[in-house]
Amino acid sequence: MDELKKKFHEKSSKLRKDMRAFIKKNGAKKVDEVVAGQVFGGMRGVKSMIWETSSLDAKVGIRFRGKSIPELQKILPRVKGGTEPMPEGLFWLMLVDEVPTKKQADWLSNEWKKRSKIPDHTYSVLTTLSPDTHPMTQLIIGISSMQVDSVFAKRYAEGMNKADYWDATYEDSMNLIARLPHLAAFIYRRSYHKNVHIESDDSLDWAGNFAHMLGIKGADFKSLMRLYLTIHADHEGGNASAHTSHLVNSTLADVYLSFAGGMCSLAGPLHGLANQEVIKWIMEMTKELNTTKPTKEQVQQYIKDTLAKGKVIPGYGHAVLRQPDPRFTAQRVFAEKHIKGDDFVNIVWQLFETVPDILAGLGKVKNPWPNVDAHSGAILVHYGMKEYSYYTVLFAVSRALGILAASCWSRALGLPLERPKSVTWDWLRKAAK
Ligand code: CMX
Repeated sequence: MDELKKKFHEKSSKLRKDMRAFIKKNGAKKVDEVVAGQVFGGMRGVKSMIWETSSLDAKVGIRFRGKSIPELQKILPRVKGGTEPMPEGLFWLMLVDEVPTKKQADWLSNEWKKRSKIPDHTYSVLTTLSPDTHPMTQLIIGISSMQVDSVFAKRYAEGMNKADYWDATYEDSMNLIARLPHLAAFIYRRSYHKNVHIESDDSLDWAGNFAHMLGIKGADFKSLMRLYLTIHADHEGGNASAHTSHLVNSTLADVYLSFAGGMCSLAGPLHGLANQEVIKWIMEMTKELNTTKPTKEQVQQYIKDTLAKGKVIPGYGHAVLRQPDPRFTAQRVFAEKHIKGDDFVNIVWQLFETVPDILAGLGKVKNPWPNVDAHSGAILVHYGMKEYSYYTVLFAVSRALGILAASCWSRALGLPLERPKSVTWDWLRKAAK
């Protein structure tokens, strides 16, 4: 058994025992209350699931195993000469709650290389799709097509013991994470680069190789991908994509199915697709105003016009956060360091100065601040990735790290089928009396 798997088994076995003892002792204790507004209001804030890999605080933002993004940037291993953390290190941290050494992160890189071969039929399936199929749809189809390789599904059909679910889920998760950059790069090159593909470079790390296979050259873009794939990796369990995956996986559907399900959620414009919507909206602004250097007044008017058309301002607002998203800040710091005088990046910063006051002035928006999606597009355009319909795929590759680490935990803890209670409006009316 490999070192990471052994550590995970030891830690999760202990926590499983602790969890059972805790439930026996405290199972009937009240920890939360639900009010009628939450029943109608998308279940905001209702505490109803366990998610070990990260947690989100409205004021301070995301913490991965208790660590902020600036902390991760200091403590996680980096490639030689690199300026950003290796996402391999974050996966290790999320899975076993230990910061890995560089040697351990390199081992994981190599392990993923060994597991990265995509079955030929997946390429054939994707090739039959209309070339204008949205990249997220292609990704979801590609992931689903690989389900035939699921170790969990195969062992389950053979009568696997419940005690081994964690093992098969670990194997599937490692295989899927290893394959995703290859699948995602294939989709990018097929959709936007005349189906001309770039061979994997086995000397590179997981994120560096992804950048290489996308075909965007330069050390800065590799650094950007390491940062991007780290900061988008997890956002506790209640967000739509993580929660969808968790729900599907709770039926003992394997992670190919459950992660594909989660990615259907990520592809919605109120969630991950907002990253494409932001840059699309900015590009439309520059076209409408006929300038890439708009004045403050022009930007204000454009925001107001968007709201007047009954649309949201993409990249702003959040269901939990009540401060600027630290993932936005991390990207801003990256851009300040690496990019000078880029018009789209400047517009992103101009929006940061302008949007919050306008949204706050509406009196109904709970969080007028930028979220993770407000910044990424302008940086990607700067490095030459202008095809914004692809951006959510980058988010998806990253989000696999958190969702799949959490799926390993769900199966190791033996979490049950998820099944909350719905009520009718009539029931709620009576209960409110
Ligand atoms: N622009 C305009 N109106 C907004 C808004 C925004 N950016 N954010 C919230 N509002 C509106 C809501 O639409 C709602 O209006 P109605 O009462 O008329 O329906 C009202 O303000 C209250 O909403 P809220 O409680 O503040 O926000 P929610 O928790 O319901 O929704 C979110 C959160 C993210 C869906 C919302 O802020 C939004 O639509 N933002 C724009 C899309 C976006 O950037 N999504 C990405 C989020 C991050 C991610 O998951 O990747």
